[in-house]
Amino acid sequence: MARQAAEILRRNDMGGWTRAAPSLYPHQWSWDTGFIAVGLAHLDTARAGRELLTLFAHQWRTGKVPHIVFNPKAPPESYFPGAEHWSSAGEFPDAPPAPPYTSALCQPPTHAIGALRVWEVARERRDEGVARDFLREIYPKLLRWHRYLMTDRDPEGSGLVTIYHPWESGTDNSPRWDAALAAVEVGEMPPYERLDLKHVDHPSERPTDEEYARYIWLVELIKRVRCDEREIYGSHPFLAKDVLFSAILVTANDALLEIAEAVDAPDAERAEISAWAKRGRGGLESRWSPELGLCLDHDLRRDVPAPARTIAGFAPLVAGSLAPGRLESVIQTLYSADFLGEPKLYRPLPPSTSPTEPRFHPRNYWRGPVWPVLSWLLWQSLVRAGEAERAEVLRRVALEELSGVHFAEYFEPFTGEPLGSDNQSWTAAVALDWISADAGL
Ligand code: 2M8
Repeated sequence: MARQAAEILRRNDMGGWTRAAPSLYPHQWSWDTGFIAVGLAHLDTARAGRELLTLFAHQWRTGKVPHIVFNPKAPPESYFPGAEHWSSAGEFPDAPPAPPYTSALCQPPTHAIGALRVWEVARERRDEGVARDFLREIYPKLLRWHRYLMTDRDPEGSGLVTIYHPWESGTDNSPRWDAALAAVEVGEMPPYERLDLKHVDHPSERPTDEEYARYIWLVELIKRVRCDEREIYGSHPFLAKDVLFSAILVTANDALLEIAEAVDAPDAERAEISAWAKRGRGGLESRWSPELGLCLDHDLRRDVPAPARTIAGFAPLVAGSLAPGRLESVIQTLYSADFLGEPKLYRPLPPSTSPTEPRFHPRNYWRGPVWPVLSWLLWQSLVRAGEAERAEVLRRVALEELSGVHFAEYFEPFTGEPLGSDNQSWTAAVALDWISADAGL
């Protein structure tokens, strides 16, 4: 399986960066890159470092890392909304020089997690030289990125990141966003053609046309204000505090702190990073719902919680170093009939949305299927929480799911059927990391 996974990453390698998938996603995606670096680290630490540096070469002046860097050589009509639609450098004063163009959105910050894995693998191999140079180069960029998220994306100082679009969450059509998205009224915009449906077996695996219209309308509104964050905060119809994004930022801040130590960063910077992590944990704690046993997102525009039983609710576990009793309560929900204890599951792997959630759908994208990258995130979180046995079971079962050598984007939770795109880079990458864990790496 390791050979096959490495082969997928090799085939998706575009020379210094990796496309998210061969046909559905021919560009470089931000949070995919963090996971891909984790996998590449086991093949070639220098190449893994380069994956991150290539993405960060397109960091915005504000420190934002764009959610997509568009591949100028992607076949025409392969992805919508593509570079022509965003034309970011022309539209946005803070965008970097183009081409390549980028989107104006961002995604969860998995990058410091990837960078730290590169460093850990290099150290285990006693091959620290190149990796230390890489850490020195990436560290200030990561710091600017995290600072952007902790300031522009959290002017309230709540410890929770605000997103402007469901795409920023990475869990695009999760029921988490249903109510906030439904409140968005779509206005006049040029007609467009969805290209994503051409790449999957059935439209039921992807978001609906109504959801898509709202996605494109939100893009339109961001373009109209030239991505001015203050204007977005004032007028944008979709603003939400995202607990999973915020939890990934907490764990990424922990990783950044380790990197800061490795590169001998000034004390003031280390103190700043520690304070961010602490603030993030506090923010997550304030969103804990004892009723659902999960952490809940918050619709900031309408100032109401966004209750939904989804995998994002395990945010405190992802953040780690929990308040007393919280680990037990999160684990109780994870192993309850709402998630891993559901007897109809083909394998005990976490569905993206709980089957007990009325808006659950077993085949539709983020509304139910099992996503290997999120299983990896929970596995990693269990390891960090000292739950070694539970983590090991999850790892073995997750690898079993991939053993048909379908590195699919997502899987039907009741049948194990691979869905979405095949040969998805981040799936192959997490498989490599899981396999390496077997070898004690
Ligand atoms: C999916 O998202 C893109 C938009 O960003 C799409 O549907 O076109 C999501 O699963 C997202 O989390 C992921 O980063 C991206 C590429 O794998 O695909």
